[in-house]
Amino acid sequence: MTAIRTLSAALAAFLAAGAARAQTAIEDLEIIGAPEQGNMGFQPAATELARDVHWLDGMLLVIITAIVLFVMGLIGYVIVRYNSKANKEPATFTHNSPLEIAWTVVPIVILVFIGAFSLPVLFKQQEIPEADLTIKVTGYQWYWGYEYVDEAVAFDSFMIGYGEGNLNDGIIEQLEEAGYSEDEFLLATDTSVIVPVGATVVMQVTGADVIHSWTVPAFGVKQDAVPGRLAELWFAAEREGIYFGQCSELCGKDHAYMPITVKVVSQEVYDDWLAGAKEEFPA
Ligand SMILES: [Cu+2]
Repeated sequence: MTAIRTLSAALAAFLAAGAARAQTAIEDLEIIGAPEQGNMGFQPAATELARDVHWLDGMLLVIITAIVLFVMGLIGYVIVRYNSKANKEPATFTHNSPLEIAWTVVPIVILVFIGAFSLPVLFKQQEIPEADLTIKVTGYQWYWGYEYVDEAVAFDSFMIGYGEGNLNDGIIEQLEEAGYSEDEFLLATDTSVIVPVGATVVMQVTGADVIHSWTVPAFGVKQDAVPGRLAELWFAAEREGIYFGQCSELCGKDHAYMPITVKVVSQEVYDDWLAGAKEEFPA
């Protein structure tokens, strides 16, 4: 009985913690998707797509490491065994059919193996599921415009401190006012894309002037924003938090100053935000 009571108490605490977490206000969100000084790996995966990409990267790393070691080993063996001192009489044959078949077939098998895993990942990104929320994003020189197409909400999103030079006290003040620190300079934007956690979000991506590219590394998404075309990408973020991205197609002198901020919130917080956004940013 005691065990059951302890267990149900733990369960209740867990659920309460979950409910509390689910209510994280926009201002209290944790920064999850951001570059970190000195790190070399990917940002933490916040979507299934990103997890797939990370897995594929790990699998490819194993294969290419094995190939590199094999080739280095062969080269080392040949250097030692067949140099002119160790092998006074060089061989004179010109063909070895079994060997040639092997070095053709083995790479084909390796490539087909890689393709069998990489193509499904690519198709999963490209096959757009039915959306819970559709957002049109337009790249401009040098900011992003967002339209919540079914909600009549639209706003532009500029980098905090855009056009105000290098990091200075004025910019730090604006960053802190928006809930960031100076570490988020060049990443944080004045308005953010707000989406509900778990929702399937379809982004319709286009450009207004030149080609830009909308990217959020932690979501594993990247799509060129081409003027005159409407491309699509999708993601379903699994964890509440703040995720940053940057324009990823060289688009002119301020290409480095048009970052992307996505805030993933609970459905309740999203609904509240949307109600306010309809007032604040009517399309
Ligand atoms: Cu750009």
